[in-house]
Parts: sequence; C-alpha cells; structure tokens
Amino acid sequence: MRSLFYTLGSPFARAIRVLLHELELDYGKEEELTTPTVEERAAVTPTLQVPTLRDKGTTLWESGLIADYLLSSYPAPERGDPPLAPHLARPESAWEDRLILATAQTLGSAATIISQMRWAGVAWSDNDYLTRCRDRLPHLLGWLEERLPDTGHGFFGAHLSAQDIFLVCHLDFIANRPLDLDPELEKFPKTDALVTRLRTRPSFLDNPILWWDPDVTGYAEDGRTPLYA
Ligand SMILES: N[C@@H](CCC(=O)N[C@@H](CS)C(=O)NCC(=O)O)C(=O)O
Repeated sequence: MRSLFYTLGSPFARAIRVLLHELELDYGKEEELTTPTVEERAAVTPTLQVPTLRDKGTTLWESGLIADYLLSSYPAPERGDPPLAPHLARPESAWEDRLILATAQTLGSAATIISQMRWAGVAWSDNDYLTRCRDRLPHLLGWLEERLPDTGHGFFGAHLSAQDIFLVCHLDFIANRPLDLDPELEKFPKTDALVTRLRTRPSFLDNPILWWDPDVTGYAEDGRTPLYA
C-alpha cells in the first residue's frame, strides 16, 4: 500500500500531496499533528524529515526526488486545465527544468528555516544567517520570474509542472505564517498570476495550506479555520 508521511504545515509535503492528487493516486495519509520523537522519525527516514513516501516496497524522501519518482512511475492524466506535465523535466531542456525546480526548493528551504527558527524564538531580523535567508527571496523570485513565459502560463507553458506546484506551495507557506516575510509579489507579475491561478485548482483546494501560529490549537470542522484556546 502506498503511504505518505507528512505534516499538515509542510510546503514540501503539500506539493507531493498536490502531485498525488493530480496523478489520481490513492495513498495512506500518515499525517502527523505533533512533531514525533527522533526515534519515531528515524524509523521511517534518516533525514528525520517529511515528506517521506512508501510505495511498492520502496521508501523515498526528499520531495524533489519523490516528485521525479512519481512522474517517472505513473502516467499523467490528460485532464486538467492545463494538464499535468508527464515528466519532471522536458527532454529538450532537462537541466534548465531541473535548475528551476532546485531554485524553487531553495526558496522553500529559506522560508522553512526562517519559520523553524521563529518558533525557536529567533526572528530573521535578529540573526545574520536568517537575514541572508530572507535576502535570498527577491533574488530567487527575480530569477524564477524571468523563466515564466507570461502571466497566463507556468514554467512549461501548456502543462502544469512540478516546478509550478512547488513554487506556489512555498509562496503559500510564506503567506500563511506570521514570519514577517513579504515576497512582494506585485514586483513579480508572472509569479503572482501563477499563484492566483493554482490556488483555485482542485488539487490545491483539496490540500489547503492552513494558517498556523503557536497559539493555534486545532482547526474547525471546515478543516481550515484556526481555533485558539
Ligand atoms: N529537502 C527536504 C526538506 C523537507 C523539510 O524541510 N521538511 C520539514 C517540514 S517543512 C521537516 O520535516 N522538518 C523537520 C526537521 O527538519 O527535523 C525535501 O525537499 O523534502
């Protein structure tokens, strides 16, 4: 049985959940509400991180590799507007496509490091390394913006790419955490339009990113509205 280990808040895991939805693949939801112990995580993956996928007797971690595995192993349905691209990278631009994904993932790492440290009591503005992580954002977004063809399409033009999915998941994460981070998307109109479009796609609506701050104790019956003590 296929299963995915994830936390609700992880943007890396959300991208894999969106991709599984796009590929119309069922999976067991090993959802963690609290952080498991090191031993519990280590029993599943040496990275101690989510997402981790189990499929056909194999265990995989690192979200970009999981996306590559899923797109290489399962056919992309020719539904959706636009339909999902059948590969992680197009043969004619394999390295450029992989570089776009790696760059989106660097943006996700910068945001999640800032977030983890925020809850450990260190704001990005209090720490030189975290300030550098914050300073990466406009450079990464500027570079990615140049690779989008126009305000009506994602990185692959006529197809939805894993690159589109990861970038929007990382930007939605930033938008749903009180991290004092403003990606200033008005300066990146093609990226802004991509975020707006994907937010209404069924795979994104079915796997929402939830608002979270340390005082949130749970979510209302709608599964989205945060509850406070
Ligand atoms: N490079 C990893 C990053 C995954 C990651 O940072 N996951 C976070 C949640 S957003 C996590 O598990 N953090 C707990 C930890 O690092 O111990 C990937 O792409 O899967």
